[in-house]
Amino acid sequence: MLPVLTLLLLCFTLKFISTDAMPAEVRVVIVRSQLSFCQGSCEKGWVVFEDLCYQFFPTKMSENDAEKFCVSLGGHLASVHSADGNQFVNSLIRSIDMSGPVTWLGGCACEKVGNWKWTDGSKWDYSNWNPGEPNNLYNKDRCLQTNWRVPEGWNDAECAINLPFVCVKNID
Ligand SMILES: [Ca+2]
Repeated sequence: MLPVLTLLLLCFTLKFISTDAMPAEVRVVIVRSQLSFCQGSCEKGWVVFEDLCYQFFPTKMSENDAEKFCVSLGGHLASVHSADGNQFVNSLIRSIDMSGPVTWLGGCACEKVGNWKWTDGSKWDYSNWNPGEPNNLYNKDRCLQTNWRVPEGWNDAECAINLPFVCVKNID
């Protein structure tokens, strides 16, 4: 077994490696290394990614109730800011439910049509909408679900639908 100090050094180093230029397979290995070695900073049941803790909850709730539930745990519904982040969140979902169910993330156009925001207040700087989405169908689609028709693909949907969800919170 590697000494704790070595693992801590590895975790520290991984934070500063740029994986952008690496092949996808290498990136996945590095992200997995981060998951397996560096989870100590998140509470049990939560998984670390880029200094935040994430958890998938299979219990189905409306987007509003899911967000309230995440807030009760000290977080929010999950935001996504990169292709790696999207792959991570969806891998997390599949690690609990292999079918990759349609799942709420924290995107909402609640205040104004087309004005997408994350419920955790972070910047809207990435999206992975399916072709033709977001379509605000019947002027009711204001919340963001992933894994809709396309694996890891996003759709805007009616917020009242009950779905599983992913929460994010800061490392304690
Ligand atoms: Ca839609």
